[in-house]
Amino acid sequence: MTANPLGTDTIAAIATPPGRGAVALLRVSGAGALSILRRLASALGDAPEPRRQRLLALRHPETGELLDRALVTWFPAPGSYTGEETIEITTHGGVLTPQLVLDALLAAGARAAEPGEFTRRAYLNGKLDLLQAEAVLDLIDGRSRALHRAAVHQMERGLSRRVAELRDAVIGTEALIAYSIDFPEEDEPPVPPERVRASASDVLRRLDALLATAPEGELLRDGALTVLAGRPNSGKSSLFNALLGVERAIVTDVPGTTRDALEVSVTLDGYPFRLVDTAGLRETADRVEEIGIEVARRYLAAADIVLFCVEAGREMENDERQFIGEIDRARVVVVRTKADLAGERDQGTGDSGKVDQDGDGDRMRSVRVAAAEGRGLTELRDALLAMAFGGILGEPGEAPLVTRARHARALRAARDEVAGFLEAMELAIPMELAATHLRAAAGALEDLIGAVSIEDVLDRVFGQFCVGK
Ligand SMILES: Nc1nc2c(ncn2[C@@H]2O[C@H](COP(=O)(O)OP(=O)(O)O)[C@@H](O)[C@H]2O)c(=O)[nH]1
Ligand SMILES: [Mg+2]
Repeated sequence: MTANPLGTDTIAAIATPPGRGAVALLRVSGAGALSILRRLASALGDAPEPRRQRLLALRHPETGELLDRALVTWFPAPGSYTGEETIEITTHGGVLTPQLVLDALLAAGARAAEPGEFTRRAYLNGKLDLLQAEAVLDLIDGRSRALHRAAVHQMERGLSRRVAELRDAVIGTEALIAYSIDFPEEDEPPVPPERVRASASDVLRRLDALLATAPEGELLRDGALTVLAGRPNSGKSSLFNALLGVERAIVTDVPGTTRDALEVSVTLDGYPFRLVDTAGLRETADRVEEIGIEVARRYLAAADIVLFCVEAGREMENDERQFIGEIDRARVVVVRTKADLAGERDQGTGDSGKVDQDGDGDRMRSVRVAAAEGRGLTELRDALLAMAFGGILGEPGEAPLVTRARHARALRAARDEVAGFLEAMELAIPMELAATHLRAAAGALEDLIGAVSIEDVLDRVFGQFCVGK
């Protein structure tokens, strides 16, 4: 166990959210935890039993006032979340009791913990790697089942293992070269260049496969920004409500009712979306509505998906086509709304919900819905899921996902270095020089996992080679 580079001061915090509740949990971590607790709980004695809950009266160390009778557990180092000596105190809940106990702990010599400081110590003490520490955050903050699944598996080191394997593979490639560099006098290089190339190409392919989950994995945190657009009265607010399943937006038949943007987070099938209803796009003399339209344009610029609403059975006008044509980043679903009205007019009645995937089906789809009757909503929901999360929908729960920009940046850096290495090989640049790319790639992957000693990996990888083979 490495020493805590932050020093051994003892930190304390209330771990549960403030407010009314049955119980609250306080944590104290650091070498002084037990002696600080002893100042509140004289009955503790000299040698309490580790990891065994005890009911103890807690008193303020200076006034002696009884604050609560609480369940207290002592975790000796290193067998705790932080790796340090830790005390967990379960008090009665509510606003006051936990705060009074915390004040007493501070009066007894603890320091109030900074946000994330327990997990930071856990990381510094080698209890968690960086990816796991990030997963802790996602477990706490996650609002969708999909992010929860990804976080649980990241917590179980799923992503860490995958990144470590890739790092090992890079180091394995380095080892092949090291052998050629170390024995230059041999006529035949003992490791043929094709083998080195194949090894690096394999790493590159695997890095790309992991990176391919990045755009959608990152959307799991914030949700896919899905913006309703279209003429006033085209049925946007009705569709918004139908997708939410509740009457959130004001629906009227006066064009221009939705004067601002209305954003709601919603999960569809466990995947997160940020659904935005906007003011209709049109020229207007009304200043308030104009602002709403500006808001709409700003949302549209950031959108992942645009739901462009056009009444079923109505030809799209030029300005509408032009509008769709100008959307470059987002994917577009042309939603043919009010299909119940158009049903008799043009298409028969049976096909609302039909999804057209003409041409570039990934970027542009068309779905017929009748929000009033709830028809076509399932198909629209499936289209949204496929467009926003299609690449990771079919993945088994344990497949590692890249869920943060930090991960994607590091993987891309590693990927570019491996590609750089292959390029250097093509250019017949001396292996010693080319190999610096591999060193950089391994470094990027190590940074991603955080604070890992590479000695063990070096031993493992080089241990597989025997000289002369
Ligand atoms: N028959 C029918 N009317 C609808 C449907 N969806 C919306 N409408 C009506 O169309 C009008 C405009 O709808 P709204 O959702 O406010 O459109 P927005 O201006 O684009 O937000 C309202 O009178 C709605 O009742 C539908 O599926 N069927
Ligand atoms: Mg509206």
